[in-house]
Amino acid sequence: MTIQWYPGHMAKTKRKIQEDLKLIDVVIELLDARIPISSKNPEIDSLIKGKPKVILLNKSDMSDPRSNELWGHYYDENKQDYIYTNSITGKGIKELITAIEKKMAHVIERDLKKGRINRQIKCMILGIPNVGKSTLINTMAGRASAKTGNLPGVTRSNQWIKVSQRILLLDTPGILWPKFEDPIVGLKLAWIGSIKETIYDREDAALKLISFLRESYEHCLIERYNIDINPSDEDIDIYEKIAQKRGFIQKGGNIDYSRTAEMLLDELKKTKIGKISFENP
Ligand SMILES: Nc1nc2c(ncn2[C@@H]2O[C@H](COP(=O)(O)OP(=O)(O)OP(=O)(O)O)[C@@H](O)[C@H]2O)c(=O)[nH]1
Ligand SMILES: [Mg+2]
Repeated sequence: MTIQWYPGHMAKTKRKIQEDLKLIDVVIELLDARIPISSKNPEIDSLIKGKPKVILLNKSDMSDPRSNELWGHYYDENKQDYIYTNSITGKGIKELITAIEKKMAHVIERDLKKGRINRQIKCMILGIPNVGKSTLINTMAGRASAKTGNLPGVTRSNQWIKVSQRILLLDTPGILWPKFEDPIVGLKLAWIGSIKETIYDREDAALKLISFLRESYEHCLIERYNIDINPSDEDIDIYEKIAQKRGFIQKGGNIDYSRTAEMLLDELKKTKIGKISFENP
């Protein structure tokens, strides 16, 4: 199964972003801390044509703290700026504002020399669907100005929101790119909730999730679902053990694979399986 999701509204958003770019001082790119590589839209850097950019690793409360640490070391070694954020609680917002002001320091200084004070800073928020863009704006503004929801594709058009006397933010709809070179990218994006749920095979995504978890977070599977895992078990055996533990059995005694998949993907989304990261440096 290969997952691709590039509906027309994303291509349209890309054009709108290019149009609005001339108004923008700083771009804020949100990545998902659970998949810092696969959540990076490879088209964004060429799209923003050298505008100053701040990178946020959002949903850092949902990712594995050990992976956060590893990525921190990696970025430090590579002299890359990054800020861990939680759009809901506001963690990292202070650092974000400092970073924006730092990027703007030379412009503000130039303005001051011309006697122009209190210049507004205009930032555009970019990122994949469901990464927390609108939530970040609402938290910064201290009010629910932008529509949010735990599904990809909630924001449908660009919207300006004033978050302080100094800062105006432009919320944008999440965008993906036309083709994921590596099929695992589409799968990871599906796991974290950035792909529309009705366009891919949920049972296949759940089976592959079990395979990943078994490899990297076996203890989470064992503890959450109260199952034994034997080296000789196939991934499907584990899937069936989980279904049995939850009583997801249809009339006639067959396993309800679909219900099991929905439960697994939902529990992943709600961090019930644990704080899981799918990529390490
Ligand atoms: N745990 C956690 N949840 C978050 C965080 N940021 C956002 N969320 C949740 O993630 C979901 C998506 O948030 P949105 O702000 O609507 O995401 P978006 O990037 O605007 O999504 P689109 O408009 O579809 O592109 C919501 O249910 C938020 O409550 C975070 O840092 N941590
Ligand atoms: Mg949004």
